[in-house]
Amino acid sequence: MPTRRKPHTTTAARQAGAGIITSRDLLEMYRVMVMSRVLDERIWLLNRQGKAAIVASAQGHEAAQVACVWATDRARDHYLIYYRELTTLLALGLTPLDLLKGFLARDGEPLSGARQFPTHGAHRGVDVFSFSNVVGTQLPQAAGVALADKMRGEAKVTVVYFGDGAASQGDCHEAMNFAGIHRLPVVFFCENNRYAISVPLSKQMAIEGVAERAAGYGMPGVTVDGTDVVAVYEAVRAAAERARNGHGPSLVEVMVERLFPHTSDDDHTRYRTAEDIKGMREKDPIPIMEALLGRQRLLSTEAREAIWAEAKRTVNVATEEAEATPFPSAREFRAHVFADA
Ligand SMILES: Cc1ncc(C[n+]2csc(CCOP(=O)(O)OP(=O)(O)O)c2C)c(N)n1
Ligand SMILES: [Mg+2]
Repeated sequence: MPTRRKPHTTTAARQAGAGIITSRDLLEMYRVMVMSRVLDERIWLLNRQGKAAIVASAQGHEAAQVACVWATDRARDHYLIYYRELTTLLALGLTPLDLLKGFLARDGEPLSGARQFPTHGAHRGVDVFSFSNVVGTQLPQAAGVALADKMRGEAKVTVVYFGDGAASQGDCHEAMNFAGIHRLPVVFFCENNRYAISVPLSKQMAIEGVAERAAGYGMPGVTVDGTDVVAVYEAVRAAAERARNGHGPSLVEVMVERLFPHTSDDDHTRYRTAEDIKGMREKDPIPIMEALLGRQRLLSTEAREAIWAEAKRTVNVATEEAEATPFPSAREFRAHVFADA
């Protein structure tokens, strides 16, 4: 059985200029996490009802994803995501209705006009680039986007999200090597959930984790607990500042649990032990965040219940609206494929 690694800091990245998280930030991040969890559960249900074709759940990744967005500058930075980014998209400003329309392929879906897999496509408004389902392709693209910013003299940061499995692709090596050589403003954000579908970490790399590779590309690498919003925020904030100030790329590896099978088409009881599946619940970021807010006296029982009730209400209304929305018209089939003459 693959072991759970203790997060450790491999470089000074963590000390280099952390921003300040306010109580308000913590509560807002929690609100996004709850919304993501309620929405994710709804989408899973829609899949089981035969309405949503495929789901790659973000459950277990919520704290890491929201803290990463919070540590960057949504008004100017670029985001090259991958398929497991429901919380990232909510944190960037997409609505539950936008996302439900994607899972149900309804008219007006903003990422691809309901033409692609759910959560695939691009969004200029929130600076999300289109990516391929082919694992790892977003990594060299991120190096290219950052190179363009560097050539234009723009103080923007490119954040590229990828899994531990994607880290084994050649694309990852090429992107990190190129970004390191040219000191490009990239934050490599690896969501390490210890599995690439059924393949455990021990069959993907001969080292303990992805951050160890950073030294080979001349950049700092850090591994943090992906259930700890403060740790993720500080690590990404330091990496983003470094990039923005012209000091080049960094690698931030967050240790998370994939609380659901790889997708709705997978059954992880076939390759994860019962002990591993039971143990992963201890790393559920939602109760961990609730305990943090409780310790800081930021969340009463009533406030917590109100946040969950509000999320459920919003998701119920959005589900009804998405289901009542028609599919895109067949007449629109070729829209956005060819330039209008
Ligand atoms: C080049 C390529 N190889 C294989 C696949 C099939 N595939 C889809 S997702 C995936 C696992 C990726 O795992 P990881 O990067 O750890 O992300 P996670 O799903 O765990 O978040 C694989 C092998 C693919 N889409 N593209
Ligand atoms: Mg993985």
